[in-house]
Amino acid sequence: MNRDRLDSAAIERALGELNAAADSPWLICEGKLHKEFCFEDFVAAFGFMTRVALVAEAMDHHPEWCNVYNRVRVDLSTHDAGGITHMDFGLAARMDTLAR
Ligand code: H2B
Repeated sequence: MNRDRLDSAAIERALGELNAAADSPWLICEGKLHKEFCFEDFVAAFGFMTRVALVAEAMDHHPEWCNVYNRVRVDLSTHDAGGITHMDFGLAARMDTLAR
């Protein structure tokens, strides 16, 4: 997957495609792809994070995230590129699948 930084038109296009398949939308917040996932309880939230961690490691692409009880706040960007890339959209789509 390409790690070149996307321009704003490409981000809007990819965001539309990502959100067409999502239960709740991803947003662009402070230059990052942002979403807050809400689960039944802490175990479900942490199970999600554990599954995502294995995918992220396999992709060599890692989320910024924060967990409080049943919520996981996620911000995705590509540090090496200084912005959002297709790697972030790829990981976001995998997270949506794993959250279902
Ligand atoms: N994760 C994210 N989110 N952005 C990166 O630029 C990045 C990463 N780079 N994981 C990877 C690791 C890089 O540091 C290693 C050396 O491949």
